Amino acid sequence: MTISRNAWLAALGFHVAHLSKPSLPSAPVSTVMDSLTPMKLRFKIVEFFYDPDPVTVQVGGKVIWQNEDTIPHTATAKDGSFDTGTIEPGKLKSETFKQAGSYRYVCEIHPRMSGTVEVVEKDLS
Ligand SMILES: [Cu+2]
Repeated sequence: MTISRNAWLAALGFHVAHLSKPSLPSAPVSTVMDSLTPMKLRFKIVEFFYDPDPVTVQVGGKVIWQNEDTIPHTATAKDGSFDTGTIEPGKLKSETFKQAGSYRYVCEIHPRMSGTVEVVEKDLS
């Protein structure tokens, strides 16, 4: 009885370990630029991290948060200048930045999550 239970647990443990093995995509971040916005930057929230962090966009650029986690998150500016609201798993929220500056933000649900958006003047060269 004990042996078979242990064997079962070992098998289960192996199975769980196998399933929970992180599948790291080779390119977790996709960056898109188009002619309408100076820069459109899309990045992901995975397992309590904003990735990449920090991100830099030009004035007028758009940042898209893509929640790749299994629980909801937000991206909420510490200075109140923007708030994506709740981003459900698998969903996207975006914010357009019209003023240069450094914007610190957190997840309202998990305040230990934090990130920064750097907004820089357009390169006119
Ligand atoms: Cu969160």
